[in-house]
Amino acid sequence: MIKVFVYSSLEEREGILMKKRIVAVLTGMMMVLMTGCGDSDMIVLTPKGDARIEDDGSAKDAAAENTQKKEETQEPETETENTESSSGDLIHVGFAQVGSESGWRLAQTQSMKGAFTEENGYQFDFVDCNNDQKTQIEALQKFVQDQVDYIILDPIVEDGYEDVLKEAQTANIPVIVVDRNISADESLYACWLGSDFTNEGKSAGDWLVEDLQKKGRDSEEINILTILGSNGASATIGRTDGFEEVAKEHSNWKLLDKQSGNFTKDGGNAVMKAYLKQYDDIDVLVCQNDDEAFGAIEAIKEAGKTCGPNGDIIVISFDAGGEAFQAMIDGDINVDVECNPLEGPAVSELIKQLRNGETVEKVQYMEEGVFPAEEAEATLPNRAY
Ligand code: GYE
Repeated sequence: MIKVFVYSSLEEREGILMKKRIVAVLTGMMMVLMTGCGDSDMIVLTPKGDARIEDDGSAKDAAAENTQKKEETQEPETETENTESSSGDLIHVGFAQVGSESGWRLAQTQSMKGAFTEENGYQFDFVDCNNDQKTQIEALQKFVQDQVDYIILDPIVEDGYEDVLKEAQTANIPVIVVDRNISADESLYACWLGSDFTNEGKSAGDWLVEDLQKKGRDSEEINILTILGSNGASATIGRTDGFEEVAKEHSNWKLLDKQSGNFTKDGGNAVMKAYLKQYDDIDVLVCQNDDEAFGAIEAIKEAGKTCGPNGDIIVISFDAGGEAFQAMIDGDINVDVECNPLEGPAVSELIKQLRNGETVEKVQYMEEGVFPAEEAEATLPNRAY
């Protein structure tokens, strides 16, 4: 089951916002019906009145399609979903996407493209910024020049967006920041929706505490290596901080090294190869996304070592995409901390609220879980990405 639901850090707003939520949910229901979710998909209300989309797994096909596309596409990609311009009632939205480095990223792109269709009332300009901040800033400047109605920014790194955000503000174009965080003053953007990366890092650490306890290894010296995500990305910073916060409570955990694998399979493979040359005794490998984990697992096997629940090296990963579930079932990954990429419907909902002049919550988190290998087989059929 996928759970895309928007909730706020300000829980006390319940009463006042209940009415607004019902409107949002009804709008969301219409949107999902219009975007052609599978017959068995449905929106349910959680006890708190939040919208949640249950999926029959059809999104998995979309993700598979994306994986193929990823292999084919190396060049930065710029495309306009609807070339008929912003005439008529279409809402013109520009999305400056990070790149296409990972399965997570492709699932998020797919979710956005599925939400921002012409049938849903949008003209959608999509730019794949190829993990290059300069390209991303140029894309944002172009959106300002084109006078789009709304800008969606998934920031590659945290810093350096102030000037372009000011340009958008001067042009009266609201910016919605998604997925990764930025350091710019929050008055420069309308709102942010994404994941709590520090919490994800803590969840990974908490899982390790329990796992070592279960195995009676809680006072043993534990050698830990980390393959970081892209440098400067808030997903990297948060996951590192969260994990290290737990680690500092355990003096027997030795954090030997952390090197960036750029959130890619090749990067993970290269960093792990170097680690295996340098370190003989590795107890735990923390990979900051699934793609890095896939590359690292290949390197571990090539070096004649074993990993996973029955192997020598405990592998912790982030994202929890479908392929990683399979890797857990195959016995290669011990646990995967979810990062939910299905942000499209929620972002579209935010735009509609802004358009209606409603006040939106400044900060909104995706709902996420932690999946240990033992649960992977039972859970995989219900996963949507
Ligand atoms: O974990 C990784 C991707 O920003 C949360 O970026 C995202 C991260 C995700 O490339 O796979």
